[in-house]
Amino acid sequence: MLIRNILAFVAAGALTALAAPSVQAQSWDMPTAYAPANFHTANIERFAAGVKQATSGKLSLKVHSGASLYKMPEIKRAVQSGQVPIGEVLMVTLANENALYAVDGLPFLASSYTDARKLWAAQRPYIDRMLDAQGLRLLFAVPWPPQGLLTAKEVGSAADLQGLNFRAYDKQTSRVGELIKARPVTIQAAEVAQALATGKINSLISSAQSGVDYKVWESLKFFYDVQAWLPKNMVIVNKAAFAALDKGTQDALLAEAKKAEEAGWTSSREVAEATKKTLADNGMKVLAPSPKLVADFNRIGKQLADEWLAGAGPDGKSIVEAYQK
Ligand code: PCA
Repeated sequence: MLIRNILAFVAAGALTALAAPSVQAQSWDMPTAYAPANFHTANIERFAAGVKQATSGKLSLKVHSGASLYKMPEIKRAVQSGQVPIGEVLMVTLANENALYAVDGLPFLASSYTDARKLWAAQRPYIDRMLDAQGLRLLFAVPWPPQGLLTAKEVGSAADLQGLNFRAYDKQTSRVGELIKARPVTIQAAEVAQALATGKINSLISSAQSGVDYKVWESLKFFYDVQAWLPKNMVIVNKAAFAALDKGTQDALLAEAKKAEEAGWTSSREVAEATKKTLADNGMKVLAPSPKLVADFNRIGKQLADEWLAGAGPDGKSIVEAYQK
């Protein structure tokens, strides 16, 4: 008798637990890869707060920043396979899958916010389509501030970079490292501070924002404001997880994503300036690159663009043409 009561009690409890997610609030784990204080993370936290509010708590996103849940290169697969419903990925790192993901990593193709926006408009339909074919849906994308060169020593030309231990974050930064005859090593953002501290790297191309995240001033001295390109992070959702939401929640998620894209572009612009100042306040020399360094990077950029076009086929050409129109 007693046992039967206990079993009935347990069964009732289990039923409630099973029924709960569909009728009540849902919480989605959301892996991201960048520092909690980074503006991308802050923007995503605001997005999460907006989603919770707009759905009256029906959907909440639990942001796991700093690659604490998945490492950046694992996030896309985790979302695709449904291990998590939503996540943030650095788009250029998908170049091995398809070159079209990496058009925003080409030096000097689009190096201002206005141009980056135009390039995104041209690139977006292709990204939408590729993700859709993989059971994914693009929610929004936000650029990193313009990429600069961070070094320990003064640099006047590409030749000065020869032999440096150069940190890369994707195929194209790795190629830049090869072309300047440095020693490129691919390291994820979450591990850069450590790599700098141990001397594994002594140079990198990244944004001033990332320089602040990495506290580069502890080992490097120069930030050359090359403004070479603005790579984007994108937030993607698993299509099946999205389809399982009720219509009101789907609409709210999409509306908040739209807002997050706008807000993200605005804060990227703001932190582009503010973080250069933070670098300077911490003793870094924030400098314009010499004309020789710019010319060298232009030459490298040209070669990268040729290589990219060769790999990106007619769609790549269409993106660049649409952008340049
Ligand atoms: N920061 C990221 C990618 C681009 C950027 O500005 C990084 O350093 O990995």
